[in-house]
Amino acid sequence: MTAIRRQSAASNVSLERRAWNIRRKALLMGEVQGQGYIGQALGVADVLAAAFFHVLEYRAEDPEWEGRDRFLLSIGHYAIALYAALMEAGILPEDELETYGMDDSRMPMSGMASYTPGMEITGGSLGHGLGIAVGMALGLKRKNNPAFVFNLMSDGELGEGSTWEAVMSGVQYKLDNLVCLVDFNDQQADGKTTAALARGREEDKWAAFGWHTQRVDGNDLKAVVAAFEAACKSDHPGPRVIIFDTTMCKGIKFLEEREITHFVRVEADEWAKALTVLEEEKPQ
Ligand SMILES: Cc1ncc(C[n+]2csc(CCOP(=O)(O)OP(=O)(O)O)c2C)c(N)n1
Ligand SMILES: [Mg+2]
Repeated sequence: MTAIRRQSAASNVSLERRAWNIRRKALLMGEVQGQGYIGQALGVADVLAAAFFHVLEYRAEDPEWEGRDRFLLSIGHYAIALYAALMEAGILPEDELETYGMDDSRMPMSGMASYTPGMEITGGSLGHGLGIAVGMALGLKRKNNPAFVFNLMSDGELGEGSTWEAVMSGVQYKLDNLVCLVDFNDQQADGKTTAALARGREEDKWAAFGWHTQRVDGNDLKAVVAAFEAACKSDHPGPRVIIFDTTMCKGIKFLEEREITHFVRVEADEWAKALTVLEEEKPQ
């Protein structure tokens, strides 16, 4: 098993700085439109930094390279977060940042595979990403392609029955090249995820189905990296899941302390304020 990467070793930019850069780019895009799923982007930035700069194998200049690890965004509404990561990774040019969400932009507000280099699937109809990831992982195995498939999904998607069909299929086909990443921000469209359905401990469910299961603080970069390493290097004969507990709006205190909802409102004058707050926390 090797999905822990190689190409970022040449970079001397810290993962903390990568995560900060991703947060900054997402805020800049939000400012362009005066809106965006910024709470989600700020929350998941550490996971994306670890994925794109410590784990995934890809060629920025050739996003469709056959040997790349596939990173699927099941949650189309998180597109702003992935665009920021793709820009930081050099897959999308930074000068397109100002086109975010505009007509003819390659960065529509919801992720569209046919529009954007590095956007592997058109997500957004929630509960479908993991099923697609299962199919991709199976296909790669059958072609003897050693690439991994990473599927980023949300806690809201854990309430979709199709997710659990895919969970069973992943085990059935012994997909040890599939890593599911769950952004557990305890928020979905109509309130707290943990209040929405009878839930129990999420990690126990995945483990009971036969997945290699971890649950970590998704805003603790060291823990995130360790979890990716454990998932990719394990010799468990089936799929892996990492449940990341994240804080919406992470990194911008005045937003973190605001009443958190699925769509965190940021007033017109607050984008600049948020960027100033972020600037004060700039890591090396
Ligand atoms: C099948 C489907 N049902 C409903 C929606 C509408 N919807 C868009 S985002 C969302 C919230 C889902 O929960 P989660 O992704 O955890 O929300 P967040 O953490 O972003 O608040 C919903 C219900 C959808 N996109 N797809
Ligand atoms: Mg959520």
